[in-house]
Amino acid sequence: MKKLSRRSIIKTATLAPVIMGTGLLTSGVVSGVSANQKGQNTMGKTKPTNEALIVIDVQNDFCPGGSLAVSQGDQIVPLINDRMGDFSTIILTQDWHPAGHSSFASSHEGKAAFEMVEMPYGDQVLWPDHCVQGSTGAEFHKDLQTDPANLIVRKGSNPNIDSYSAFFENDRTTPTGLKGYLDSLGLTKLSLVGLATDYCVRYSAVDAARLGYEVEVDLAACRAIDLDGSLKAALDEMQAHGVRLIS
Ligand code: VGL
Ligand code: ZN
Repeated sequence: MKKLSRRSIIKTATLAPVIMGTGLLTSGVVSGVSANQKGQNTMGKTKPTNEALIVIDVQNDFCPGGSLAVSQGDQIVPLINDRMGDFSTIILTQDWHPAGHSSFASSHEGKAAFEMVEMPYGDQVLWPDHCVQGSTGAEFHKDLQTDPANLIVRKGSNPNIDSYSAFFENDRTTPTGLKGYLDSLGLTKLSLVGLATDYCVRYSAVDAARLGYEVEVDLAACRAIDLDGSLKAALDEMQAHGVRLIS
């Protein structure tokens, strides 16, 4: 069997589109993609064409030194890079907020980070300013391989709604377009890794399961914020929705 070299993997990724922002105007706007190429991974194993690796928010602000640092967030990067070799379709998500986003504590007079507020769409944790569009904090961790990505989904661009999930904003109804991408390519089995286990990975995994995909979360390649028991709640909720937790 012919080995697929790193060089040819990178070459197939040069067509990667970016879904800019979220919401009705941009949902489903994906073109020029050949994510379903039948390939082999670096071990010479055939890569299933119905499986995608979804790498959630491996960005500087969620890594040590960032404004919303997740403990050991950077330690998962080599594991994720390794896992990329097993998939013919790789999707990265990027938390991508405008300055002054409504999820930032700094946008709420008298409120501190990690306090809760009531939003029209439900409870919202207030976060330190993070992943502001175009900032260094919003960039992917420098060691994360981004060239193999077929698609980058940016989320959280609506100033009034947070968006933890790769599929929907936190109103749980406004789509990001990711479902249209996956379905149009026949991708049915999703493997999720990234940051943070108890927020964006959790919401993405639960939404994916609800949408009918077969979902696994590789906990070895995830790290959690763990705010007031949020990690346990996340693991319980993912399991209740049939998400396979592996590590
Ligand atoms: C995230 C909090 C706020 C995450 C994003 O990626 O888990 N958490 N924005
Ligand atoms: Zn965010």
